[in-house]
Amino acid sequence: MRAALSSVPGKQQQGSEFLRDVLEGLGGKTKTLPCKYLYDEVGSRLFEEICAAEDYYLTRTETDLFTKNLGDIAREIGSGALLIEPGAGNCEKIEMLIAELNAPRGYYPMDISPEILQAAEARIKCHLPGIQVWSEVGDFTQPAVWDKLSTIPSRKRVVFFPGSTIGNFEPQKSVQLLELFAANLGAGDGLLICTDLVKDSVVLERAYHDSAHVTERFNKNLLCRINRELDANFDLSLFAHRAFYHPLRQRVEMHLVSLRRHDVSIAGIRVEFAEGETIHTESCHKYTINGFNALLSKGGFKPIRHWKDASESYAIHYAQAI
Ligand code: AVI
Repeated sequence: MRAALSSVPGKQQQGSEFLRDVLEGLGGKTKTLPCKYLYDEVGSRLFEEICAAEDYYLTRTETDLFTKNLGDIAREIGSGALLIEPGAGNCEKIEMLIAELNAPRGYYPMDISPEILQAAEARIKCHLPGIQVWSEVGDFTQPAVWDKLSTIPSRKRVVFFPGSTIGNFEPQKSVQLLELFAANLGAGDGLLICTDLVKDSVVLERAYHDSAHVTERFNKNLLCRINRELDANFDLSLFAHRAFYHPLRQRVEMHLVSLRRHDVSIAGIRVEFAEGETIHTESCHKYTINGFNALLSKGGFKPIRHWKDASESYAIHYAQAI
């Protein structure tokens, strides 16, 4: 699984945007930070560790599900497809999928990090030498990053969005993202997308509060990053990692809780923390099949079918653009 919400790139403009977002997020009545900032170099490495952690069932469940249903998924996609991947990952799954497809047209990965894209392209070219690759550097939530697609003729386009990444978008933003996908597809084109499903809160909370404390390090790295990049003085020992399931919102929320009243300075600006006050750092939405089908419909897709694991923990959905 990958960190599709990466924020690795180009320094100066990025720095001021980061400062603006941090001050805005911490200046409100309830403190929040955009989750994309969790994924700097250290954060992305920690995320890879999370994916391998025993308590984080999502990655291995998704991999098993893909492996078991690959032939079926490839048949559903059909022949001559151009695979589009917003937020290219380590390519393991797209590689399996492309290898299984009948006469694939090619691969269009997008990512904010040129290094990730180069690695993805090199890997596909090495393992699947006949496959044409058009890679695009940029934030896939921005329409311009999709523009080059219109110059590539293909019988069918299929957006591939694994990793339960849709779950990190707020409901309204996730509809907007689906609409962006749909706007770049023609009627009958496909979307292959994965979601983590609603389940026992104990299992969910353990996944985000793992016994090896990797998620805690991942969450707290955000404060280290702000210290490092924005001349701040967060004391990590004054914050605790907290992750809990909110049943009404159907999401696990990740927070950093201030253990006592204190002040922090960020680029010379003082931010006050009360005892028990939290910074909301990430939301991970969980879905029922019906709930996700409704979301797909709102975003311009017709749900076609889905695949679930035996314990109904995770799902791969195939939908068609209307
Ligand atoms: C990237 N994303 C799908 C992960 C998730 O499960 O929502 C991010 C994550 N945050 C903490 N653990 C994993």
